[in-house]
Amino acid sequence: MVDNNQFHLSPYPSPKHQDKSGNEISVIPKPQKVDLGGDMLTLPHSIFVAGSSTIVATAIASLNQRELDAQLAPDDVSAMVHFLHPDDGAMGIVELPTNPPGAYYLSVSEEGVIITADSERGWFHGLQSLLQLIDTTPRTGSRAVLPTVTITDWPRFKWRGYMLDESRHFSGIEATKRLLDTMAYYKLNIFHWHLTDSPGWRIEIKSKPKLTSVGSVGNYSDPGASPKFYTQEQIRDVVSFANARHIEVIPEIGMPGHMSAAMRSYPEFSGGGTEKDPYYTINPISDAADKFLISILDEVAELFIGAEVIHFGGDEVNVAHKSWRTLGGVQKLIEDGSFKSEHEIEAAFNRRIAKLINGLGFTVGGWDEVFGSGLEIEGTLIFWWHHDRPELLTEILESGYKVVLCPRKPQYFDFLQHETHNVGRTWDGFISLEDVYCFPDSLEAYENRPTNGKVVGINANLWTEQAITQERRDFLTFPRLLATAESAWTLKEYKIWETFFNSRLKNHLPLLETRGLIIFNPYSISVEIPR
Ligand code: TNX
Repeated sequence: MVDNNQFHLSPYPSPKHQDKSGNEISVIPKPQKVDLGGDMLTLPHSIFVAGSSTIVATAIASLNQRELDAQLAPDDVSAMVHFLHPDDGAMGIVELPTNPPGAYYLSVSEEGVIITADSERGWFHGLQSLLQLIDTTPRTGSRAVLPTVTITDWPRFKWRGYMLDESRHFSGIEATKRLLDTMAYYKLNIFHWHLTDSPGWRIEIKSKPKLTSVGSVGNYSDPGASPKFYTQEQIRDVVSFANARHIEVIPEIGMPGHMSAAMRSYPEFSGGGTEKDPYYTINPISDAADKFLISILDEVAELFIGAEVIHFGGDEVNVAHKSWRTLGGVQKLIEDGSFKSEHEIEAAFNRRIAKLINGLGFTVGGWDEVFGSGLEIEGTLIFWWHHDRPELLTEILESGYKVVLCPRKPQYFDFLQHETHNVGRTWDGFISLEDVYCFPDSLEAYENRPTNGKVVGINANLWTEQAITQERRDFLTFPRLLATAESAWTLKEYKIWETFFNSRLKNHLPLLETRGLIIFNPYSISVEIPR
């Protein structure tokens, strides 16, 4: 809920809708084309809205959340906020790019607001820009005011994502919905949900009840912590909440490594691990273990409506290769020449699982270790995370795979954001807001090679080993996620760090706080981050 008086209550400077040169509004991500009219529109007490029923309902609900009186426009009354299709008339002359999807045209004139798009997604994006104009412009009494402006806007990347690790520490429904709602406000459209890993299994699988009765117990800080997981009903609820906000939820069910929680629950399928983590992998050469995974993936495929991708992890498996050597059957397969090494066994496992996921109608996602396993180029999406191996990114792109860019530096939000911070992940430096903002244009391996449109976009990843409380998770995420949103949306030629930092972002910090988020204030650096 946005409070009229928020700007008086908050320690931040009062909002500006223009910078010194007179051409800045506080919309994040920065729209590609902005043309300020120089006047102001004061919305009437009753705001009539017209257009297609879904977007109109969403618009009315979001305006009313802001304590405005929005209503469906009666037939004989002209609407103050109008959602139009390019075919509907004058606005049809506006050429909107269609790929990636989600372009919109927003006009605020003294007569009212028009949002033109050829899809619900485009209207939704236009609505978020309108809401941001309302939220960052001081009101006249109870009436919303906004600058007159025309905006022509479309996304740079199709994939604008955030990954949340729920295994190491669990966030839960309320925090996840708040996150999704905030993501939508900043036009992020992919929620990559890391639901399984060694400390805990967080998704109910009806045919394998021990995954949650046993596997959801514990977290990274405390192996005995009370069970935490999402029921299937809750998963469906989160997915539909996200879909209503044009966010796709991508489940990650990690295998064959990072599986200790699952293998503690069903040790008969374990492939062993390390001395410290003996249940780290699933047996990669067992038909029974494959069947176990098939039943899990069947249920996952049913739950994630609207998802194009199922991510199967595939990272950091080689630490367990030594233990695979002692598995019954592996020696024989190597001796009879079926496989030359454990590495080949891993690749064969990856190919089987990828085929299975493709067969369920999904693109298969995997961390960059799966490159080289011989997965189908067309049905695969590779997540490049080894920032220290830019040549690997080049190789992946040259092989023709589609890629999501999420190098540890600067895309891992478990890194602290300031050199004075001292709680949490305290090794290997820190990642500043500016580092995040300047990505991916700061990346030589991306900039200087032909990518043939294979880079679908970027992810920011929050691993939660050190992000123990919700306060700390929010603090690590915000406002860096706003920098990610702008990097993923705004074309390189229109990105300007100085105006993002010196002008627009300032007006958004109080809005994040109004949402109940505990955030890092980069204008007034405190020494500690929340425990
Ligand atoms: C590497 S990135 C991991 C995660 C850890 C993270 C900690 C990747 C695919 N694996 O399992 O949580 O580093 O920064």
